[in-house]
Amino acid sequence: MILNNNRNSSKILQIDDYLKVGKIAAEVRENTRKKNWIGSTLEEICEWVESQIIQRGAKCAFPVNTSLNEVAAHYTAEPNDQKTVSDTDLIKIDLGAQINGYIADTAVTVCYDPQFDNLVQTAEDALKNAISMIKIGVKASDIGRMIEKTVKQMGFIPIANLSGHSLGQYTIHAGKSIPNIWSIGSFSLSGTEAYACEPFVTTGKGMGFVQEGKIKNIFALASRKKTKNDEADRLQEYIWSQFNMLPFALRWLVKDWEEKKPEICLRY
Ligand SMILES: [Co+2]
Repeated sequence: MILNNNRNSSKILQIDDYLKVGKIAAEVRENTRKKNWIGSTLEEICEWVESQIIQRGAKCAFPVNTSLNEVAAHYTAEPNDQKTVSDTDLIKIDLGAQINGYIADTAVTVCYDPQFDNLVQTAEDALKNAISMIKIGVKASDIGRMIEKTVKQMGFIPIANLSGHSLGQYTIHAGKSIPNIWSIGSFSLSGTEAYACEPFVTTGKGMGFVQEGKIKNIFALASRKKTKNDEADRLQEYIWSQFNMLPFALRWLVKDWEEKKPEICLRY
C-alpha cells in the first residue's frame, strides 16, 4: 500500500488497519513458507493458515487458496478435501486477512522439487522488482512491464490473464488491474488506495493464460435479495453478517451453519 503523507485526514484509521493487517498477513505467510507441508491435505493447510490469521486478531478476507501444480490460483479445499501434498508438488498458498474490511492479500509458492527452484525464485524476483518501483504516480502498465521483463529474462512466461488489483473496504477486486505484462489503457497509482501486486509465472512450455476450472468452491454475495426460501434467506443473512460481500468457502459453511445442508441453500 502507498501511504499518503497527509496523516491528518480521516484516512488515519484505515491506514492503521492496513498496517496492522499487512503485518499479520506477512507473518502468517512467512510461517506458512517455513512449514513442511509434505503429507498434509489441502484441507489441513487451509485450516492451519486460516487459524493463524484468526489467532492474530484479523479475519480471513477470502478462503485460503491452495492451488496445486498446473492449477494457478483460486482453488480452496473442498469440505474433507483429501488431496495430499507430495515432494514433487508445487503449491501456491494465497491468503487474505482483513480488519474492518481493509484487506491484505499475499501469497507464497512452496515446492520441494529442486527442478522448480528457478521458477519459484523468478516469481519472488518479479514481485521484489515490482515492489521496488511502487510509489504514487507510477503507471500500472510499467509495473507489468517490469514483471514481464524479469520473468522472460529467466526463460519463463508471466500469466497474462491473472493480475494484481486495487483493494477496497470489503472489496477484493476494486476495479483496477496491475497487469503481469505491459498493457495499454493503464492508470497511475494513487496515494489513497491499496493494491495487491501478484506476478504469476509459468514454464516456457505454457501458453501464459489460465482457463476456468470445473470445481467451484469459493462463493460471495453479489447482492442481497429475498429468495422465497426461508432457510436460504437465513443463510444469506448469516453470510452477510459473517463475510459481508467478501468471498467464503463451502467448507466454512459446512462447519458453522447448523441448519439444512448449506450446499442446497446456496443454490437459491
Ligand atoms: Co489477489
